[in-house]
Amino acid sequence: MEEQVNQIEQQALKAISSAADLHQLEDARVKYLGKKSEFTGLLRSLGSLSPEKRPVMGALINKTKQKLQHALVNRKTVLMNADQQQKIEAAKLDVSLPGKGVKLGRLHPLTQTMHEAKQIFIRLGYEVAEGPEIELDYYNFDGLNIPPHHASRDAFSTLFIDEHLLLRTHTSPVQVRVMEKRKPPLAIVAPGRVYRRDTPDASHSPVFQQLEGFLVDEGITFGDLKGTLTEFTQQMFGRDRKVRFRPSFFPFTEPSAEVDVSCMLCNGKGCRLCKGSGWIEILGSGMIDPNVFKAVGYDPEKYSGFAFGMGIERIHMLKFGVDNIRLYYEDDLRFLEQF
Ligand code: 2U9
Repeated sequence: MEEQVNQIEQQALKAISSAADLHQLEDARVKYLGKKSEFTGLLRSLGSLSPEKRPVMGALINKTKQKLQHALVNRKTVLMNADQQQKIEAAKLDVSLPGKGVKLGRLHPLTQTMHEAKQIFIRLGYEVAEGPEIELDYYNFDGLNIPPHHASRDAFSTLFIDEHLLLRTHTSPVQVRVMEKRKPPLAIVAPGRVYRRDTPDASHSPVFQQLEGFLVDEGITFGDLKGTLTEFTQQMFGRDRKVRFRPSFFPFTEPSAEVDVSCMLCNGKGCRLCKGSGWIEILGSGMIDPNVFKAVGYDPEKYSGFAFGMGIERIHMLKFGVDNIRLYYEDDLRFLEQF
């Protein structure tokens, strides 16, 4: 019997130490120490031994049982630690991996360009003024030397609300309102949305944004206009751009000039963008018409000034090569995220 106990001990210790996981270890426990095991059978058969042998064998079996239980506990600890280690490995985070990019909000490209244009004039000493988008025909037209029923009103494709109310076609009315309230010297820029009854296409939108401005004082000349608008154009498009002033006509300025910049695509050589001319129109301007001064009660003999206007969409389109004005009003993130 002693021989049998030693044999079971050897086999059980081997099975315990070679158990690869907790399931195999449990199988070994059931096999060697369970109710139906050989070992339990031996314990039961102690009764059939002689009274002298019984305590000796009983002690041996109990000692062996304790030894095996110890071995089971130790192996269990080892396997549990390994199991836990494996779980930790599997769940390990690589903190050195780059994180998912957080999408930040941004200003609309037109807001950015408007800001940039305004800042150029603010640095030159201009103030910013704003006014209503729903205007009186007086401020949109009459005060700007565009009389009622005059053919020049047609050029502005106006959206009327009623006989005297309309959606402003330019931000010039803001400047008429400022002149009515204040006396020169004045240097003002007027940013904002304007509306025209135009059919949308790649270069027309019924709503667009303008920055207009004017400077009024004693002794302001066309030279001041040229210097100011050359500085603006070169800050906006680069110092290497050439600027030219081309005669034009507007009802509210006399003389009037359109401002061209040397083509940013072909550097003035002539291409598809500048239609072979080497020049791109970016601004309208002129010396404020004496009739505009008279309408606000300024003496045209004493004061002179220049005014200018630009479309912000056009400036952005030229700077970034955008070929369709409608993109600014479609809220497509694939377009907007590029700026
Ligand atoms: C006052 C007097 C004169 C503003 C001016 C222009 C020339 C001009 C256009 C540019 C492209 C409008 O956005 S656009 O279609 N503007 O060419 N605007 S002079 O003249 C004024 C403004 C206010 C009291």
